[in-house]
Amino acid sequence: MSLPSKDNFSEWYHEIIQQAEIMDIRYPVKGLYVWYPFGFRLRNNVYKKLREIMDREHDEVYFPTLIPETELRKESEHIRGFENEVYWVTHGGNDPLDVKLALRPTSETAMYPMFALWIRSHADLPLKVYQIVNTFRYETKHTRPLIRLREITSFKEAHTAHKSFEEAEIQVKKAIEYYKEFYDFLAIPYMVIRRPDWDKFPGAAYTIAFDTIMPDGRTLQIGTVHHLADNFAKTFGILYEDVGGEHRYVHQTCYGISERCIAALIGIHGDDNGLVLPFEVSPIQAVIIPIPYKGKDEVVREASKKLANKLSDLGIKFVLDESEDRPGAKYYKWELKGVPIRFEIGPKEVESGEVVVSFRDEKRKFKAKIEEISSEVISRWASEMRERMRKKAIEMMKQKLVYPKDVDGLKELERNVAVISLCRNRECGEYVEEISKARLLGWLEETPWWVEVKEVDSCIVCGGKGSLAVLAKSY
Ligand code: P5A
Repeated sequence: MSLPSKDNFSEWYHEIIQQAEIMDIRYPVKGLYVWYPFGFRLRNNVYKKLREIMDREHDEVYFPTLIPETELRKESEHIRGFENEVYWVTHGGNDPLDVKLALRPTSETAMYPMFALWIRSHADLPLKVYQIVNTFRYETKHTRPLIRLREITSFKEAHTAHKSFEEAEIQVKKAIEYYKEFYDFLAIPYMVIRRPDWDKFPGAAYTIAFDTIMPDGRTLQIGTVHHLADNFAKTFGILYEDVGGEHRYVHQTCYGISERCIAALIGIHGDDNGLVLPFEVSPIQAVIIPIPYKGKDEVVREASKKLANKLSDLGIKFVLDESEDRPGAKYYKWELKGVPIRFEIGPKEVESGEVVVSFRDEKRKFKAKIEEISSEVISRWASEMRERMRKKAIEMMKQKLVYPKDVDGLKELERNVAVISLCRNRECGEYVEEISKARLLGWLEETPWWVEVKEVDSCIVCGGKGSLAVLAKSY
């Protein structure tokens, strides 16, 4: 079975998810999918990095999946935002429950009543926790593996509580830095965008999102950071006693990332031959392919074994492919899986103590002395590859960006992402959405170097004071 061209992104994505054995999409419930072992290994490698970052200053916790309706309904904005997306558990066996239980769509209303019990004095602050759990959202838009799920299987949610609005704001900035580090590690470019006030997380004071651009020109929100101010604290009675003995409400933040990070990894870096994965997260980091030659099979096999032992010693996850397939079929198979480094050994290489090396993201092949392959060499290869992947991704994104200077320029956005100058008034925001038939993602918090306008003009609708805003068709 061959992959469709990536130019037809939607079909390509649908196929690669299955052919590379990331997810089995045949599960008989809409919006729910099964992780294959290979996909789950990739997921675990990526989440290992996320955990490593979180563990620096958060404690890991686990809160229950079920939330009583009474708690979920307490914060009025929050429930208004999630009302239509909640799955309800109404029965235990045949008995109707006294209080309906929600399958968590996110865990604010599970955690915060407990925070009210945990937090007593200023000495209990700041509180910083995270969990990686499944959450459920009855999504009505088109569901898609890893992108729009009804069971999000890998929801990393962090929740923090602080003494003041300002301290919480410092945490927002830190969270943004953590997410930048995470996405830089995956070589996924992003825009950090402040959502319009009318499109923020339900219950938040403001929302900052990470958006990336997929190859079809649609943006994907791959993470969000919310400043909750004391909105939830007032609802759930989360108070602390300050040094002077006064009782005050805490200020909170929360921020989340889901397996959409894997969707971005696959969608942005992959090519017509399959996955292209960064070395650090690839379930298989290298493959050794012996190139047999009549009469020389034995020496080729020995040399391949020697290289295999070496890679084992270096702690690299590799496959020595001694199957009966022809080399071409082997290349095809491991390219589909995104294996970053390929080693080929034939009789010539055996004689010179060398190996032919190639990287998944480029056509070039070169020879290296087996004895010179070390941890340092491998990590240099890995970081050079990551750099090339990042550059290529940025090039792709640059090509999707357009910079309309007036409202007429918004009419034919098609598969493009528009960066415009816009004021923060809702009327102007809704007007550009209407004209462009696209979504106003919000205003750039910082301008990535690859966004080519730096100077800000006046609002393209009303002529008032503008800032750089992003309009796009989004997933
Ligand atoms: C932050 C963590 C929250 O839920 N509460 C705790 C806050 N924010 S959010 O924006 O609603 O979700 C966080 C991120 O999860 C991804 N996401 C999804 N991924 C897959 N399928 C879905 N149905 C889905 N819904 C949200 C987004 O990346 C979002 O930024």
